[in-house]
Amino acid sequence: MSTGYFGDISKIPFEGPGSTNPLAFRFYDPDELVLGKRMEDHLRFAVCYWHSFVWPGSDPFGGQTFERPWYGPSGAADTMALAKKKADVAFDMFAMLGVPYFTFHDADVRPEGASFSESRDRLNEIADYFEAKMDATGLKLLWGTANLFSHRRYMAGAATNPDPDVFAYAAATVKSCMDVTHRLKGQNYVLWGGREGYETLLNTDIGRELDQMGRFLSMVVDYKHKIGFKGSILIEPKPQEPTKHQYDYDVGTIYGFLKRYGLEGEVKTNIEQGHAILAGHSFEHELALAAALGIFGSIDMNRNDYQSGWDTDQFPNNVPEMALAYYQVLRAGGFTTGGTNFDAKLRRQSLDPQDLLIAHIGGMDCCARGLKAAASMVEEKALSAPLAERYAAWDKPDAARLLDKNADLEAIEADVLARNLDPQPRSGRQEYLENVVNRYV
Ligand code: XLS
Ligand code: NI
Ligand code: NI
Repeated sequence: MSTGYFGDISKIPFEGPGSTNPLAFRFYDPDELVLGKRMEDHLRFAVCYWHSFVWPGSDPFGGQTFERPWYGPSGAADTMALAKKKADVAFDMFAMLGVPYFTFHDADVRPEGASFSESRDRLNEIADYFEAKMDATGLKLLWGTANLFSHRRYMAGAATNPDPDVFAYAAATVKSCMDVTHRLKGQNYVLWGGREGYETLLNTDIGRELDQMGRFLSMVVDYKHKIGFKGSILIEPKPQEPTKHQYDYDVGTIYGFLKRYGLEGEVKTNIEQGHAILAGHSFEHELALAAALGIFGSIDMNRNDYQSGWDTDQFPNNVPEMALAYYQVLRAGGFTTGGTNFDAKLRRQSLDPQDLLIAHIGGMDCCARGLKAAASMVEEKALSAPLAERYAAWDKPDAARLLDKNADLEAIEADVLARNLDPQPRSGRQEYLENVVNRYV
């Protein structure tokens, strides 16, 4: 029962690299085995609701460019009937793409009610609607989340708001979103601190706000256990935008925060490529660091324009970048509850329904190519063998003793003197390794 919104198109086929059909996959073949595992199970693609079905094509200089049949006079799906019409088209697209997962915020899927309880009831009603569609199609929920940043009540933050009533409203909202995520068997629950940050220190008490955020997150973790939610709680780092300074700046900052509030065994990260770049890192840096700290969870696979300097949320189209990213994902052992979420939006001139399909097809193909290149590098130990060799001296017992709890500076000094040490530098072989990577991409 397709809505017909995308015209006369059914499921997007896999046609192989030689195909020139824009509505076919050339690299993403869900059943192809990569390192002994189906590609679909490696990549675990999800489409986000908000950019594809809610965002109207606006930018700071102009309003809506898209005219979707589920928009009411206000430019949003502002009745429950329109929200359901939107859901019908969304589920059409998920099925055409053959993605296993989707993601949403409460505000994406239901119009805001006149009161907290009306908003919550509407969310529950849409969740019923989703549940039936999910049962019918087998589509699953990668994660749910609460939009604690668009409504004006959140302009000074949610958990970090100077007004305790806003903290309470946000906490109650997160509870309702966790309930729905749990009911729909979500694999994760995400918190992106949309306005948890500040515009000026002149009106901000950082220490107090961080304590509020720590308590808020602790309650989220407690509630997860209380309701028996087995998924992961994930924080999504971002350094700035919308606020001048966001508290969840990057992976390293989040780790420090989790440590301080004793939550490091409970919460992981959802890392977005564009946010990594905004923070002055590479995507692979954030992935590698999260894995090293034991907080790697999931990814938002959308890039930024390297010139714009803001969060442009574009579909991925750079295979070498994807290869390095999935290399880190594979090194981390692959996804467990996480996946590859396209938190990506069209450019505002891409008006046609087919543009939505084509953008996702291209993004999925780009990830598939990156994954395959990464898998070949893993299989042939292209980078892991030189890496092991670089650190090989640390495997010797003498070296291991240096890091022993009983080691101290005096004993080490005595040893340096006794062995008359004069360490000789060795090449880091960066250009060699860059050339190796180039063979795979
Ligand atoms: C915004 C974030 C947002 C989160 C979900 O920059 O990427 O879309 O992924 O709240
Ligand atoms: Ni995101
Ligand atoms: Ni973003």
